[in-house]
Amino acid sequence: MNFLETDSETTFMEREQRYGAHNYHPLPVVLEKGKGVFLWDIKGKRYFDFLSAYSAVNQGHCHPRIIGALKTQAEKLTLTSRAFYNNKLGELEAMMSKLFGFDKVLLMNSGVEAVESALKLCRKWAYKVKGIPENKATIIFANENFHGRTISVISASTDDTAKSGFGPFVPGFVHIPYNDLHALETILEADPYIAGFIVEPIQGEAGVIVPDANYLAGVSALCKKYNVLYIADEIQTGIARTGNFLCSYDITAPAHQPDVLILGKALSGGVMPVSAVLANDEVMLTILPGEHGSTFGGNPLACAVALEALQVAIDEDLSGNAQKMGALFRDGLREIAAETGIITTVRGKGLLNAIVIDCPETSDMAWRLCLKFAENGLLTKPTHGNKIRLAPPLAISKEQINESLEIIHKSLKEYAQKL
Ligand code: IF1
Repeated sequence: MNFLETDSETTFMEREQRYGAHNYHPLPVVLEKGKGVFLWDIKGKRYFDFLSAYSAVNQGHCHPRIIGALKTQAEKLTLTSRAFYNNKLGELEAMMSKLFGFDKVLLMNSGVEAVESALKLCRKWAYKVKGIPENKATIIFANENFHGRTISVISASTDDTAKSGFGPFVPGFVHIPYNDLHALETILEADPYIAGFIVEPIQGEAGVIVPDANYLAGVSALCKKYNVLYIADEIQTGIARTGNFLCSYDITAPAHQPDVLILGKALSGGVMPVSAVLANDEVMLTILPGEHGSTFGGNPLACAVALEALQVAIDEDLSGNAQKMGALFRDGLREIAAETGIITTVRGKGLLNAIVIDCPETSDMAWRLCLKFAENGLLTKPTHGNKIRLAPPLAISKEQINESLEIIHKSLKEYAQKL
């Protein structure tokens, strides 16, 4: 079967519908090309990308330096397995160890694989170091968390859509409300078998929920006080997305540093799956040779790409730009909200933002607004019904922010006129 490049949009969509799993409900846009903050569909229409593949494309689509690193390495050596050493893994591990301030780095592939690895490390540490009886370790999760889609991780989900119908579930997980230090201390006081608390610095899927300014410092202090691992899932908030290089602590002055840091998505600039768990020796060395692994984890191609993706984020001061452009963007959104009355809330940090639409979570208004944004040249998608995530690649300029605000404003007015 030859798939003609000139196939119509409908053909491309029908083909995915016919031959692909129906685990997503994509916007009716067929994309063909990406560069920087822009995407183009097969008809050559240009869009601002305001999803960034859920914050995986922080450095911008097809960044020339990252693609260059990919091409160069791809022609030399892509995969050795960890049965042997290679000349790229140690270079990336050393760079990340120094950049983020941890003794050791464990390279994996998808984000949820790194989350699973962090949960395994937490349990191993609980039994071998903290001295919790075997199979009694409990790990705390926040309500409305999102850490990925494997059976263990959805076992800890409080979102029925992500969880129902996939049982039986993995035991050993408990929940507390997000952004609630009293709830955390209460459970830490009550349960001596708590091994760790895994938390997103900002809850992305829940609709960009930003906690109180003192929350993460409080989590760090309480976990230290009760000898429990503070595990920060920065798969979505990391690599400059929220206006600092990381959201959970300042890498230049590591106060409140988590015991375990999880990265993914933009660790590769959205070029290929690369994820990582960082921890100090007391935690990382609880796993011995043969006790954990992955065919592609730490492969030379992924390491070459991640080295360049991290360097690009540093060299281009993407966190500084995200901080400035994010503030400008939220100010503009608040002006639009005041004028149009369709947006009830504007929230976010850096260039991880969301607007809450004045409609019930069950309404399709946010979806129809995203269709209108697409019509006017801006791509994003709703999350949890009435929230629309707005997260462009981090090198976006002031002019592009203003042009995007005009598209959002125009779309809301056009939508309101049709009501
Ligand atoms: C989907 C959003 C969801 C994540 C955090 C781990 C993972 C993710 C904080 C797992 C992945 C993606 C998955 C994608 C949609 C998107 C997402 F919040 F970013 F929008 F789902 F919540 N920790 N987030 O955000 O990483 O295994 O996907 O590499 O599953 O629909 P992964």
